[in-house]
Amino acid sequence: MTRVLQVGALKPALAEALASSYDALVLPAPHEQAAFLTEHGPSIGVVVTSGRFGVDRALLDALPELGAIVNFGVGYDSTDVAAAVERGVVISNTPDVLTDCVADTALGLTIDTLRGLAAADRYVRSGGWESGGDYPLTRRVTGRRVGILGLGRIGQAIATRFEGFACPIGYHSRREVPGTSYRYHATPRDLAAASDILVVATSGGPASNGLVDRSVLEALGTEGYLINIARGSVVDEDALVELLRDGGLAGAGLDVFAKEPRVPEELLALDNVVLLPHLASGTVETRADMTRLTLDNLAAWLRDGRLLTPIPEVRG
Ligand code: 8YV
Repeated sequence: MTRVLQVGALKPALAEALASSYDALVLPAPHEQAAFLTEHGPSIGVVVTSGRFGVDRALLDALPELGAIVNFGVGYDSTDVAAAVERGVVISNTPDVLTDCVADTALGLTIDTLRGLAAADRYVRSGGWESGGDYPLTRRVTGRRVGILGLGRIGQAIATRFEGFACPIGYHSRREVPGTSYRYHATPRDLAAASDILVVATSGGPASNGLVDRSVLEALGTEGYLINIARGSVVDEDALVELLRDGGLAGAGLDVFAKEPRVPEELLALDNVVLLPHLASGTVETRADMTRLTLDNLAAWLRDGRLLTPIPEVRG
């Protein structure tokens, strides 16, 4: 019988469904994994995991009968896709259902970063308003030049929202996107140089690792803001922290970090950054939709060997 293996601590609703409907096994803590995989590895036909955990090459080696990896989340950079493809293992993710909430978060984060809403809230709560008077002036959002790095589904949804703020929009993607009126820039650096606000919306993984390096951040400049709702791995975090601290950038709004849930200590002391705990898709409605799509992919795979939303790398 094909068994289902849960890899990582998934959201309660998903983990409960896997246990009750599929009698899924759960990959134990690292020190117990060798014995567990020797006993159960050959019976596992499908893994359910999330962007936070994923399946690496060593785990793939221990699962010789694995046919599919069903990933909760649109990002699957924690899975070794090349190793899975080599073995003919297919992968699904949960695109589309989270696009709006992630784009909403990008806008909220941008407004908060430029207007200092969370910092001003802290000012009121700490009694600063009564003792120190008016809050310092902040920066205008409307009309700012916005650069979108990665004009995929989420990038497009973010751009559409910024249109409502009369922002001129440019973008960089691996390829020029046909049919868009937004201005294409050939490199991330060119895009940053032409933007006041650079929004990182590209997918994670080997192709985008370190794409926003020091030179890109420097091109964004002392009046520039970085917003990241994608993956921490896309940005050189050390350079980012240094530039934010030394005035090389005006500010940053970050929902993602290089080593989550660890946030660089130095950022905690800065008021020109807004720090969120990777919550962009975290609404009741979207998480329910992501859970449903994950379970629908699993059911489709087990029923007829077909995934509903396979990732581009494994589409036939
Ligand atoms: C999820 C995300 O919270 O979809 C993604 O890629 O980053 C988030 O929506 C995360 O993947 C769950 O672990």
